[in-house]
Amino acid sequence: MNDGFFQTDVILDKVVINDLLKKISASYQEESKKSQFGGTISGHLNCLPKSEAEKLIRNVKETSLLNDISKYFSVNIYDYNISIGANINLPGSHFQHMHVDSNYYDEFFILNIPLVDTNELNGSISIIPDSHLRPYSFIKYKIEGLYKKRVRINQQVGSCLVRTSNLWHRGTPNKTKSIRPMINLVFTKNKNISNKNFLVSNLDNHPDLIGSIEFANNWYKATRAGYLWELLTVKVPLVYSVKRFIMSLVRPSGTST
Ligand SMILES: O=C(O)CCC(=O)C(=O)O
Ligand SMILES: [Fe+2]
Repeated sequence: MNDGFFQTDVILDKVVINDLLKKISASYQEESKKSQFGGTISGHLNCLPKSEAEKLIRNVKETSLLNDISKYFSVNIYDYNISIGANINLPGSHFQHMHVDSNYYDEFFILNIPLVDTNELNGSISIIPDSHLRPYSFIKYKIEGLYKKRVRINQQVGSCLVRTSNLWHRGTPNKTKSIRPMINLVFTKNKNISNKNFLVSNLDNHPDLIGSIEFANNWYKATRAGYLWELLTVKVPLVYSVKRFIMSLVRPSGTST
């Protein structure tokens, strides 16, 4: 059994990362004037870096990272699909709820690449080691006090965090004035073998690497109801916990709530 995550020391090209940081920051400056997304109240947004991520992907391929992920999780990552996104932790953001990114038996793997040094001030990710070892319902998670084992992953630019989707984690408050973007490369099992477009082995022609930077909702919808729900859960986080408590009574253990 693996530990559910591992970190690398500085391994990626800081120049490439800094260039991508500048592109995403400039694009967010523009976009935030025009659009409202689900997630802007909690302060956590999704981003699709598209063609701007091309150099970073090339850099990832030059390192041992993909093989390291294969070895660590005992899979052949080249047979997996990959999607290329980013988590943007906005200035003034709030704690996310502790969560897993998938249902327990739909496990996938994530490679996180922060584009700035991360720390307690700008909202480094918080994870709970060993929380992937069995499926936890929200109730079990609470009763067993799993959250007491949480740790912050503070990293330098060029370092990476690899984790399973089953590891409990959350985004944390960004108390600085700058965004904290973190690339997420998500590796999922290819369920449709006739479609090879999204495979890691097709990274040179991957559809996610075409077009210009976009931003997208994270956890909340950009509707009136979504806005009210986000406002409510940010102001009164207990409401979210009550919802998750009820969901974990009616759903099988290991269902993401
Ligand atoms: O941005 C982060 O630190 C984590 C975000 C996250 O886990 C999520 O949005 O699902
Ligand atoms: Fe997450």
